[in-house]
Order: sequence, then structure tokens, then C-alpha cells
Amino acid sequence: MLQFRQLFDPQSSTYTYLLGDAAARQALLIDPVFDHVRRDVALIEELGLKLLCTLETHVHADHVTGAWLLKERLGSRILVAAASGAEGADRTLKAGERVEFGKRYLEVRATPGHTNGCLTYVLDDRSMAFTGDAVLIRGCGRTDFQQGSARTLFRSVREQVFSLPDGCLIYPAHDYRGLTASSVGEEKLYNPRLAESVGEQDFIGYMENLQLAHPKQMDAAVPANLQCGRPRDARAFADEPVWAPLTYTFAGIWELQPDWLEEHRREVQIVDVREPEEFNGPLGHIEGARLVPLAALAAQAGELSKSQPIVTVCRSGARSAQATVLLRKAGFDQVANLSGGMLRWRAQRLPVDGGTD
Ligand SMILES: N[C@@H](CCC(=O)N[C@@H](CS)C(=O)NCC(=O)O)C(=O)O
Ligand SMILES: [Fe+2]
Repeated sequence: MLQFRQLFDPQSSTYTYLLGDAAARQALLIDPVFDHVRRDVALIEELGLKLLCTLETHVHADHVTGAWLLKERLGSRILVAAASGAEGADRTLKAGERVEFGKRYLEVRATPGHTNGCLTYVLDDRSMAFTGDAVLIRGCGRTDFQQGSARTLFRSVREQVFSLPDGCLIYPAHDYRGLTASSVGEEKLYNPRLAESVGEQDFIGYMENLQLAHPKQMDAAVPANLQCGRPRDARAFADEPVWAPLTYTFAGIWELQPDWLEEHRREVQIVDVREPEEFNGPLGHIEGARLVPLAALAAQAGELSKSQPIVTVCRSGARSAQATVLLRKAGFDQVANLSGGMLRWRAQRLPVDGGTD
């Protein structure tokens, strides 16, 4: 079974794609974004996949790739186009090559025009194509910087993308209106720049008159991407919390396991966000926990210390997850949720004050 997720970076409107072979538990990521590496690692781990490699559709001008950071975190290999000019890759790709994951593979097609090194990745059964900025939904990548050429792009799209079956789904590197996918047949008919009814000269005229402002992050993104996303200052990525062995969930919550908390109870502030009758009810509460019901937390947050980490607790771990969000908003940096709440704490037979057996 193919595992497929479309992930989004709202800052640059970039899509990242996760493709996995569920049986083999092997996956790859197309166009990861540096700022979302933590999110992507959480998803890959929650799905039980091993990230084999990251692939770029091109040297991006609007965001920094997560390729290097993912390699640091998960040991994934960095794959880029041979023609991209990027340094630091583990494998460079050329047209006709395959990138395998489990029993599945992507076929590499060269689709230059937006940049020299643009690639399109086509799934083995030709049901999906990841076109980067060669074909966007009812649009295409600009051709006014980074070796762009409208003539080259026109030919790439016609020869390499529109030659795929009409039913082949197109997944682009960006969409600025919230659209998520298209198909070859649809773009052949309705793409205002590239539809089959549009001629090469029409296309070139269109592209010469787009008059777009340069991407906001371009000056930082292009040099970083030419190093596959390796930051000049390695500390830029050393922002993982160190006060406890925390895990980051795909839902965006830092979590802590009960056995760690039991051993380090006195080093943290434990904030129990249940109602008083639950705190004093059959599940009991953790010794030293301070009762602040969730509804009162925002108002009472000022009474908590910022110099000692906070662990939030509730019955199942749901309300206390929301409590970590509230506390972070209130300016607390060292905050984590007790995973599984009092239910897991009790299931692991850890000690409580009060409560019934
Ligand atoms: N406002 C965007 C600019 C986006 C942009 O120029 N995107 C490039 C892709 S890297 C493009 O080709 N856009 C085509 C279009 O907007 O029609 C930003 O600052 O990031
Ligand atoms: Fe681009």
C-alpha cells in the first residue's frame, strides 16, 4: 500500500510530499521545508516509517530546504538534480533514473525552464507526478530568474508532463490559492499559459509580462539551498529542548513520559488542569501537583515560575495538551504535556496522593 501525505508551508505556500511503502516501511520526502522538519519527523515516526531520502524538485528561491536537517535528524540521504549546481548531496539525479522506496519507485524526468535543474518525479504506475514549479495548478513557475527560460519550460512541459496519461494527478511545489492537486488532462485543457491550444510564442509573451516581485526570502534561500539547506551557523538548528527527553507530536505538542516525571518530580512544576472534584477523585493526583483548572489557567499563569520547567497533567492528556499551548502563548518556553495523563500514570502503577485503588 502506498502511504501518501501532502504537507504545507503557509509562509511560502510550498507543498512537501511524503511517499511511503507501508509494507516495507520505507519513505521519501519531496521538497521538505527547513522550518517544518520537526513536524515532518514526528509524522514519519508516528507512521512507523524510515526516511530513506529527501528529493528536491529544484533549487528553491522562496524557502530553505529541510534536506540537510533531516539528514542530521534521521540519517536520510540528500538527492538533488545533477544540473542543480547544489553541493553536499549524497546522490545527484539525471533523467531516466529511478528512486526506489520499498517496492515502489519514482521515475526522474528533466523539466528545466523555471530553473536549469528542475526535475519532475513520476510514480511508477504513472498515477501521480510531482512537477515542482514546472507545472502549477492553472499556472507554472516564473522564468525571470535562476537561469529561467520560457522557451525551455514550454518544451519541458509539453514533452515530459503532457505526455503522461490524462488521468495522472499533478502535485505541484506550490499553490497560492489553496488548491491541492490537478491532472494532466485538466491542465492540457484549462491551463491559461500552457493548455494545448496555446502556442510557444503566446507562452513566451505571457511569461515576459508576469511582473512578479521577487520572493521575499530569495536572498537567504538560494545560497542555503545551493548547500542543500546546511546552515552556516550550526547552532541555528540546536533549538531542541534539553531539560527532559521530550518528544514532539505531529499535533504540535511537546510530550513527556510518566517514568521520567516520576524520577524528576521535584525538579519541575506540575500543573494539574483538571477540575477540583477530579483532582480529589478516584484517580488521585501526583504528589506536589498544583491544581489550576484549564479555564483558570490563562488568568493564573502569572503565579507560575518561568525559571522552572512546567509539566501539565489531566485525565487523558488532552486538556493538558491545550494547557501547554496556552502556557507557551503566555511566554513559558519550558513546557511539556504528561503523555497519557493520569490514566497512563495509574496504568503504570506510579504513586499518587489520594485516589482509590
Ligand atoms: N510572494 C512569493 C513569491 C512566490 C514566487 O515567485 N514563486 C515562484 C516559485 S519559486 C513562482 O514561480 N511563482 C509563479 C507565480 O506566482 O505565478 C514569495 O515571496 O515567496
Ligand atoms: Fe521555485
